[in-house]
Amino acid sequence: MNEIIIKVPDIGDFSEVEVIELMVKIGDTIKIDQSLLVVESEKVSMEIPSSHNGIVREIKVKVGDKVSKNSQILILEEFKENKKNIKSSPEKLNNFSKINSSPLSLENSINNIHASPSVRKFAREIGVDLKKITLRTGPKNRILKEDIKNYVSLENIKKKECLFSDFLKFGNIEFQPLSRITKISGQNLYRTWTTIPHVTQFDEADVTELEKFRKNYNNISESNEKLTILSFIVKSVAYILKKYPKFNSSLDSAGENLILKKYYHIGFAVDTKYGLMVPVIKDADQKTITQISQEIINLSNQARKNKLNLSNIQGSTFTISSLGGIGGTAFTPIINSPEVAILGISKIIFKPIWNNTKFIPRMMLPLSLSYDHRVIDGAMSANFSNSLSNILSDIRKIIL
Ligand code: CAO
Repeated sequence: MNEIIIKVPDIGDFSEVEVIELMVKIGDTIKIDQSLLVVESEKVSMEIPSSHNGIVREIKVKVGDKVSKNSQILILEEFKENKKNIKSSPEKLNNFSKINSSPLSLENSINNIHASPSVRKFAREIGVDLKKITLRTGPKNRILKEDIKNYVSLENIKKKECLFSDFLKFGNIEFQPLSRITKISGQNLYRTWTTIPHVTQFDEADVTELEKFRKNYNNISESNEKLTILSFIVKSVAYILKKYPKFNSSLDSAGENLILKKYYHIGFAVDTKYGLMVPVIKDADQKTITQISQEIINLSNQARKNKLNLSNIQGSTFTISSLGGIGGTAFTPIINSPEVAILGISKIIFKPIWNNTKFIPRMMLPLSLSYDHRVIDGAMSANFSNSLSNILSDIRKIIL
C-alpha cells in the first residue's frame, strides 16, 4: 500500500486562505485533477485538484482552516496500476482559478452570492438561478450543493401543492397516482403523437352479411366461446396487409428506409385495470378465424390478470384498437410505434343505405385508420380502408 500526502500546490501570491468547502470524504475514490476542496481568499475562490489517483484514507483539513502552499490536505492510498505522479502545475491552477473565480467584492456588490465554481457549475447544469436560493448553509452564507438540491425538491413540492390548492379552491379532490403501465404507455403515446405526423381516414364497412353469418355460427356452435367480429377483422387485416405492404412496415430511425416485414403479427388493444395492454396474435395470416378468436380470448384474459409475458406483447406489425363493444362512432387512434398504421373500430350501427332504388337498413361498422403520413399517403390509405371494407362486406372473398 502506497500512501501519498496530498498538499496544497503553489497557489501563486495567496497564503493563509480559508477552506470553505470539502468536496471529498474518507473512502472516496478520486482521480488526478479531481477537485478536493475549495479555498477562498478575500478576492477569489478556487478549487484545489488532486495530483494523484487513489482512495481517500484521511482528511487533514476541515472547513474554516487556513491553508497555504504545502499545507497537508489529505492522505491517499494510491492506485498502483495507474499511478501517474503528475503534479498539478501552478500554472494550471492559476489558469483554473482565473477562469472559475471572480472577485468577491464585485460579486457582493452585484448579487451577494457566494458559491464555489463547482456549485455554480452544478446550478448552471440543472438550470437553477443561484439568486433564488435563500437558504444558504455554508460558511459566510455560502451556497452549497446541498442547498441547491433542497431548493429543487422544495420547488417540486410547491409545484404540486400549487396545483392542488388551485383545485381545492373549487371543491374536494383526491390524489391518484398513475399505474406503472399507464405511465409507460403514456410516455410512448406522447412521444409517438408528437413525433409522427398522424392522419386518420374514416370509413364504414357494411357488415350485415358478416353479422348474419357470425350470429348464425354462434347459435349453432357447440363451443361456449362465441366469435366476436374482432377475429374477422384481424383475419381480414392480415389479408389486406399483404396487398399494401407499406402498412406492415417501419421507418428506420434516419427516416430514409422502410423496413417491410414479411410476417403479419397483429396487436390488439386490451383495456385492463392496470392500463392499456397490446398483446399480439402472431402470424395471423396463417391462422383460422376460430384460432384467432381463441387467441383473442386467451390473451385478453391474461392481460386482464396482468399475466402477459414479453413474447405475448412483442413483434406486432400492425395494431387494432376496438372500442366496438363499448360504443362511439369514430376516434383517432395513436399509432403503436414503430408501426406506421393502426385501425380503430367503433360500434356497429344500423344505417339507411341507398341501393339505387330505395333506402335499406344495413349494419355499418365504423373504421378509423390512423397512419404515418411520412410513409403512407391519403390515396393509399383510402384504398386500404376500401379494400378492408370490401372484404368485411363479403368475407368469402378471403378464400378466393
Ligand atoms: N360493434 C358492435 N358490437 C361489438 C363490436 C362492434 N364493433 N365489437 C364487439 N362487439 C360486441 C361483441 O360482439 C360482444 O357482444 P356479444 O357479447 O353480444 O357477442 C360485446 O361487444 C363485447 O365484446 P368484447 O369487447 O368482449 O370482445 P371483442 O372481441 O370485441 O374485444 C377486446 C376484445 C380485448 C379488444 C375488448 O374487450 C377490449 O378490451 N376493448 C377495449 C380496447 C381499448 O380500450 N381500446 C382503446 C385504445 S385507445 O385508448
